[in-house]
Amino acid sequence: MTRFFDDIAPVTFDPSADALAFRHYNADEMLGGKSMRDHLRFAVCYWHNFVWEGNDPFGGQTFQRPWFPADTMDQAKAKADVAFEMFRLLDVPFWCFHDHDIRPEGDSLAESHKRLNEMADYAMAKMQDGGPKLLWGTANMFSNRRYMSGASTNPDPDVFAYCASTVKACLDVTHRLGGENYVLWGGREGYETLLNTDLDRELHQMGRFLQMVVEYKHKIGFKGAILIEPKPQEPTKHQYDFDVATVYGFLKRFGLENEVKVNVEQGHAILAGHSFEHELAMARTLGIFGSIDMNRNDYQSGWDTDQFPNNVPEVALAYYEVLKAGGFTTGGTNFDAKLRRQSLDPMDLIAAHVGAMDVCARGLKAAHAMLEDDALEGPRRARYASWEKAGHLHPGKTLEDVAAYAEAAALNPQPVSGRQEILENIVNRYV
Ligand code: XUL
Ligand code: CO
Repeated sequence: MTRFFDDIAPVTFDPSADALAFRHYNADEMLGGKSMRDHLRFAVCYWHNFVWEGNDPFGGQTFQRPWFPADTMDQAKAKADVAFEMFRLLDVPFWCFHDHDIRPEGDSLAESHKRLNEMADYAMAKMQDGGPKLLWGTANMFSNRRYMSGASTNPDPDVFAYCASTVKACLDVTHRLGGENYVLWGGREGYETLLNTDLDRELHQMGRFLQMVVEYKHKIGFKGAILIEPKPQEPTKHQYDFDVATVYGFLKRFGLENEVKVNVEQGHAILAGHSFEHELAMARTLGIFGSIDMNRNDYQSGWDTDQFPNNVPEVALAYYEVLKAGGFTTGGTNFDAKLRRQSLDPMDLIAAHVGAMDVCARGLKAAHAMLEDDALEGPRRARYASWEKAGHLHPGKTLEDVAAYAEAAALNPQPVSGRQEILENIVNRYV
């Protein structure tokens, strides 16, 4: 036990409690033959909670944590003690990490790997002692200055090789910890200016890198999914994994569309000019839906604000797409969300997650009910019903065949209402 969360008791489901409690997330409650725990598959991330110091572009550290700066192995272990204590207080089934979150970087690549493995052992003991499972691991190939011009897309082939070693080590550790996925987010895979960028070469480097990762995953028998996390910009001006559709085109080009899926993040969808549900629907339609990073972006700032979710109607439409995709298999709901920098207290960390878990539970319940009642699918089917009877238009018919039909029948199609407001009213009854 650390003293960090001293006065805070494990959080339980109790809608009538005065104190901190889950009011909607009841882990064991069944929805359509599956518990809420298994539907939502919550994960807490390491980086925003235990690594980020509260800085913004104009100001430095605001949080004071006993493990800061975690630049020694002892401090990294003290940090892990607190992290696993928080996972236990929230009773989340999963956690997620970057290599850089759990170990201080060494003076050499070999020393960094050694420390990563030592910290993985430390985490493993806690996982085996009733701790959460690992939803995914990933490598931080964006913070250190060596990545300023790209990770696998760097003009310097030695950086490409350094990344190969880093991902290999992280994938090994993720595999060893029983991780259910491995994530690649390319924050530096893109360009600042086309004036100094060989776009064609960089895209080929990235494609080759991903092929190597997939090949290695099979070699070591890692059964989890490889996930790309799309984001259009920030920190790089233009990132190659812009959005789900762009990632799909990239995977097709390199023959990886059956090997790699996507981890869709709410804030990244907003930055790409989409809604969260658009990105999820696209992933489902293209057959590459994997997992979600749940958070909430500020709609005005244009920055990636990584706030905790607090908008039930929006979250309901997101889980609606997750359920339509068949629910999570290896994926889950990772809270890639951070406190506001004025929220200084340990209690703020807990309250933020409790609120977010409740928001997700409400969204899931609404989504599940809308599907059960056929509230949206019924009208959607009706809208396209004439296609079921339109045998004369089915694949195999030529443009001439179809034109001849239109001309012979002297078609003059009459528009029908799309009923958007009526459908919005229906959604409003559930949320
Ligand atoms: C950055 C982001 C990352 C990834 C993992 O915007 O979302 O934290 O989730 O590298
Ligand atoms: Co993310």
